[in-house]
Amino acid sequence: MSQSAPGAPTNRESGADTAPFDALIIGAGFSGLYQLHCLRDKLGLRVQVLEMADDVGGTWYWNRYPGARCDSESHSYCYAFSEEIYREWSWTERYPGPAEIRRYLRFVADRLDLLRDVRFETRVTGAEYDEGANLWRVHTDDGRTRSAQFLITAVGCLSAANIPKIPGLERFEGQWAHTGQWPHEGIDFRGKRVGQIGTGSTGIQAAPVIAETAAHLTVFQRTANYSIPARNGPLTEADQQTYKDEFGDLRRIMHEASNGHPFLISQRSARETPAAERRQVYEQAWEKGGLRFRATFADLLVDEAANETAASFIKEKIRQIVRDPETARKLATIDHPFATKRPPVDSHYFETFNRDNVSLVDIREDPIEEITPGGIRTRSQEYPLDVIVFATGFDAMSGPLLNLNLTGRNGLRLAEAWTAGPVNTLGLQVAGFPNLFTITGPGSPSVLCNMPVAIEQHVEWITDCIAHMREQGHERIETTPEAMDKWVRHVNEAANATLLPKANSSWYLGANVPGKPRVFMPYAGGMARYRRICEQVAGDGYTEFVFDA
Ligand code: NA7
Repeated sequence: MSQSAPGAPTNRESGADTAPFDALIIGAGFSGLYQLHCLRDKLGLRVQVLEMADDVGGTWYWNRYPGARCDSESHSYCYAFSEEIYREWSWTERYPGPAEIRRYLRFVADRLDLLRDVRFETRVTGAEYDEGANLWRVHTDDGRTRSAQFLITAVGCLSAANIPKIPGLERFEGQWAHTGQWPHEGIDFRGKRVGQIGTGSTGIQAAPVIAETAAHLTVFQRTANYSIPARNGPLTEADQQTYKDEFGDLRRIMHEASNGHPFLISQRSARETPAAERRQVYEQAWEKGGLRFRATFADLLVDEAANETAASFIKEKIRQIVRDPETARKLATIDHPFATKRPPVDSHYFETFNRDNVSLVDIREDPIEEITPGGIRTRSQEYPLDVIVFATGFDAMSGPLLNLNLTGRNGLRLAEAWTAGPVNTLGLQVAGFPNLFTITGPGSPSVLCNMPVAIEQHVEWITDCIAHMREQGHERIETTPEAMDKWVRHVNEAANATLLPKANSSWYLGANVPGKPRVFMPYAGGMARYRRICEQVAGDGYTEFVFDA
């Protein structure tokens, strides 16, 4: 996975980076780049970003699978900290694909001259806090150790691939790939028999595109899923002008909205809206497409009866679209309320099952037993395959942080601190790990929010916090176990006030990774409320944190 894209800004170690940095940042996606800009250009700190890939992009560097596309709308899936930069970039489609997002991030990186402080092809293998020196010692796969007062993780929430341990994979004679580690040269499916495992957002995007060229596509479904048509399409110059002209309003709405998207959730109740009228609202939202469907009514995520109205509308659509009744039955037998797992948006996913070269296997009814040299064998039969696509998701949120091998004070490893699941304060700091900040960590809105909005809020909070420390002459900040208990309780209360914990197999709960503790990880209390809490904590002098303890 280290193929260099043409013109990739490979920027190896110069040898001049031996003195301690003020801050080291891990990751050069949306979070890491903006954090670099804030600390270097606003606070004047000495900062370096360490990135394992050979280019910027983060999630979008790795996710290059067929059909990959962001499900936030382009004009909101970008930085909003600078109106000038916002206006300089024009998105070409309603939803951005990985290549366009990478070009955008390169544009911002060039615009702000960020790349000179990014070290590419440099993977962090571990880091420990040196209490005597009040420095983080950060080790990388080039054998070097750098140190910094602050360590900031910008590693994303969905970057640790979950490749299920199905017996026999090592003997498979065809080609296989995980969607989140997709080969840069792509996979040519022409004439191939392809098996796809997984029907989350990724699988639902990939299947229609794979089916266009494969000889045959077999989709192995464990949990049937809801999906709303994305209705992607080109943005005209007039569209681009409109969103640029509306920047101020868009930014305000994204900050007010509980999910950080450029639309507000309706105040109406689905339960109290007459059936015919409700149906019309759903029909319109289905036609409009995208995540806006979730915003049709206020009570969809808090009231089971309200949720059921949306769920049954979508299931009916599936049955109308899919011609084979048995396939339709399998696709529409969905075991969780709508949007309690991340709700996918698609381009002709259900229609794909009307193609002659596509079939669906329900692996709850007929489980996969092994991968053979020639394909996948379920309990009842073997499916001969040339390619297996693992659209099986990620060890989400905590996985990328645990993979960093972080060790805090007194040899406390993050993996030990989190044996029962991630605990922290505001999703930003873990007791025992001074001067470590985790951008969009578990316990923050992150994946329940339009990511760039959540990222900007975290980066700005961290920047203000470090600025405050400099002004006050503080060298060290750390949260306390009591503050973490309080925050974890609040995160649980916020989740339990919604239907979100009702999806048993959701990655929000860590339930997709065998052995992972079941803890509802993202903060479900809403982005706007979270922002207010963070502002209050800072405004009151960083209550929940101790300086120089
Ligand atoms: P998801 O949403 O975690 O989906 C993974 C899919 O893979 C889902 O259908 C899983 O079924 C399935 N899966 C996982 N492990 C297995 C095994 N062992 N056997 C069979 N099937 C399995 O990941 P995505 O990449 O689609 O999306 C991640 C996020 O990226 C998405 O939500 C957006 O935020 C962007 P399950 O439902 O667990 O039964």
